[in-house]
Amino acid sequence: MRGLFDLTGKVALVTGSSRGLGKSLAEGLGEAGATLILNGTNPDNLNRAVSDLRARGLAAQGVLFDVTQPDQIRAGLDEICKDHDAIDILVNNAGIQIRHPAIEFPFEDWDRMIRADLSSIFYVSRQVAPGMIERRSGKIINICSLLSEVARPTVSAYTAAKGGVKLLTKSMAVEWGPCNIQCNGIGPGYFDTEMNRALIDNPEFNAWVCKRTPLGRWGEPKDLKGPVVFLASSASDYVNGHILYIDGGLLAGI
Ligand code: GCO
Repeated sequence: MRGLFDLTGKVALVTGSSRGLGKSLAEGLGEAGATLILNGTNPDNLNRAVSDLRARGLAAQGVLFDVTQPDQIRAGLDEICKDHDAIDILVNNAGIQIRHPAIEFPFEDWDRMIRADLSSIFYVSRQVAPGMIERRSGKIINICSLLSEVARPTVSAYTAAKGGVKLLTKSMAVEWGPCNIQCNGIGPGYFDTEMNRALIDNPEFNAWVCKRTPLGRWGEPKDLKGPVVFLASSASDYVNGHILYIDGGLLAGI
C-alpha cells in the first residue's frame, strides 16, 4: 500500500507554481518523491520558489513560459526535454481571476479570462500529451473550481472557464484514456490565497464562507497535497474523468 502513493522517479510539471496553490501542489508532489518542474512568467518569483523547495530537500527546477502562448509552451517543453525523458504528471493550475458584474464585464477582460483559465489548459495538454501517448502512460490533473458546478455574482468569466475545464477534463479522459492516460480534475472550494485576499478581508464574505462551508473554515494550500498526490499516483490508475472537489463539503449542502 505504501508504494501506491510513491512518486519517486516521476517528473511533474505544475503550471503557475511559483506561488499560491500551484506551489503547494508542487510541494506535495515533491514530498511524495516527484522531480518538480515549476512554471511561471516572473523570473524572480519562479527562482524564489525553486530555491525555497530545494531548501526543503525537494528536486525542483523552473521553466519560464506563458501558458496562454502555444509557442512559449513549445519552447518551454523543449527546454524541459533537455533534462528529462518524459513529463509523467501534468498539473494545469495556472489561472487568473477578474471580477466584474456581468452586465459591465469588459469584453477584453472576458477574452483574457477564457484564454488564461480555459484555453491555456488545452494549449499545454495538447503539447504534453503526445509524449504520454507514445509511452502509454501519463497523469493529467486540471485545476477546476467549485465554480465548475455553481455560480456566484461578479465572476461570470471565471465560472464559464472553470465549467469548461470540467468538461475539457472529461474530453481528455475519454480521448486519451485508451492510451492509459488518466485525466482528472481537482475542484478547490474557497482557499486562503492571494487571489482571494479581497474576499478574505471582506468580513461579510469571510463569514459567509465559514458559515456555508460545513467544515467551517477556508481551505489551506496544504489541504490540496493529499488529493493531488492521489491523482498523480498509481493509487488512481482506474480513476479517469473525475472531478475531486476539495471544498470542505460546501457543494454537499444548500
Ligand atoms: C471567487 C473566488 C473563487 C475561488 C475558487 C473557488 O471570486 O469566488 O476567487 O473563484 O477562488 O476558485 O473554487
